[in-house]
Amino acid sequence: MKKIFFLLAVVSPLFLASCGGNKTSEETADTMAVDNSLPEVSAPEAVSDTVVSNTVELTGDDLMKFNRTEIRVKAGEQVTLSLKNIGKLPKEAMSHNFVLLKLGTDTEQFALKAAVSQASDYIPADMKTSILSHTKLLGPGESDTITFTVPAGEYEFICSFPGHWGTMRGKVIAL
Ligand SMILES: [Cu+2]
Repeated sequence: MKKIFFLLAVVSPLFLASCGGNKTSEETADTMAVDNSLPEVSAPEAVSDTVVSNTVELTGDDLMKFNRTEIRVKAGEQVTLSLKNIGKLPKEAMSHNFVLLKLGTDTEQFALKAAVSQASDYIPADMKTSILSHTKLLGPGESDTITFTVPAGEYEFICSFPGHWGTMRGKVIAL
């Protein structure tokens, strides 16, 4: 069944694009997103939180959600993490980043300071030492890839754009 949905999702935009009249391709894509609202198709690729992998593909969306809240990696080995903002809202209104915090960091205090650090893309200058690694601040369609290595432990990550950390937060669990 899933295969059929996938085929429909892949084939029908092509079909529509070829007979879409004066619609721009972006409008067509929007229409398809609404028409094909089956969860099997529209959800970002589902990655089980229990998978241990040092290659991580993270997305952030216009609903202020990451696609994952638990990321399991092998401790002491380099992790390659990419974040893509899959939303469409303007950068000023809805940007995302991934900020991995050191153990013992007060996440709330960090997030509050970050929220008033617009000039440095919401990375607070006086709390840089609390950061293990972070991506750039990403507008719609933008992505960034970072690498980091962490010892065993459970590390908090957030999006530090103002107001996002309440829903855009999770844990990197290094095993
Ligand atoms: Cu965000």
